[in-house]
Amino acid sequence: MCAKNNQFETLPLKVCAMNPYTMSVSYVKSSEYPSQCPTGGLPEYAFIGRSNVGKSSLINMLAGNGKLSKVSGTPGKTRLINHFLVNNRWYMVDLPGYGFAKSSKSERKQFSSIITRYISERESLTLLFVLIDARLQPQSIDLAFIRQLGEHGVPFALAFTKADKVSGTERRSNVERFRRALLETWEELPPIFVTSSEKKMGGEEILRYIEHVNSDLQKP
Ligand SMILES: Nc1nc2c(ncn2[C@@H]2O[C@H](COP(=O)(O)OP(=O)(O)OP(=O)(O)O)[C@@H](O)[C@H]2O)c(=O)[nH]1
Ligand SMILES: [Mg+2]
Repeated sequence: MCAKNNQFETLPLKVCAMNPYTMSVSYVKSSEYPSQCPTGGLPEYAFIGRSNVGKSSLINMLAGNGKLSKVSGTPGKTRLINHFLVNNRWYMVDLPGYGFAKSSKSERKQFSSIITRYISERESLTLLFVLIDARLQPQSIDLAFIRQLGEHGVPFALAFTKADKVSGTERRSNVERFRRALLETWEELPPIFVTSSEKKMGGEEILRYIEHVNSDLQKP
C-alpha cells in the first residue's frame, strides 16, 4: 500500500510493505530533562509544534493506537518528554507544545526550557517533525522555532495537521505560503507531509520516511 504522488516513490519495496498497524509500540517513560531520557542511543524521532496542533494525535495515528498518548481539546496537555519504543528499534517522542499563552509565566518558561534543552542536548534526536496547523497561514512562532533549529543544526521535517478541517485549495495555499516563507531564510526545503489524524491520512508516508532514514543510518 504505497501512497502515490509523493517524494518517496523511489523507496525500496520492503519499506513500502510496512504496515503501521502491526507495529509494536510501547510507552517507555516521561522525562523533564534530556539526562533523564532513555539511554542506549536508538534513533529518535520527535514531534513538536504549537500546543494543540495535534502532536499526540499524530503519534497515536502512527502507532495505530488512539490511546497511546493523551489527546485533549485543552492546550498544554503534554508537559513532558514522552518516549515510545517502536519495534525495539527506534523511539517516537511526544513533546510539550510551544506558544501556550494561557499557562502561567513560569510554566511557559518551563515549557520552553524543556524544549530548548531537548533540541539542543539530545544526541540521539535523529529528526524532529515540526507540526503546522494546515488551516493557518504561516505563523511567526512556528517560523521562529524553525529558525532555532537552524541555529542548533537539528534536522527537521514539516507535518501539516488537521488537513480534514480545511478545503484542499486552502490547504495547498497555506502549505505553499509556508514553503515560500521558509525559502526566505533556507536554501533547501525540508520534507513536507500533509496529515489528518481524524481521517488517518499521511501516516504511512511519515513511517516510510522514518524507515528510509533508519536504513540510511545503518549504512557504513
Ligand atoms: N479534526 C481533527 N482534529 C484533530 C486532528 N489532530 C488533532 N485533533 C484534535 O485537536 C486537539 C488537540 O490534539 P492533541 O493531539 O492533544 O494536540 P497536542 O499538540 O498533542 O496538544 P498539547 O499536548 O496540548 O500541546 C484534540 O481535540 C484532537 O482531537 C486532526 O487531524 N483532525
Ligand atoms: Mg500532546
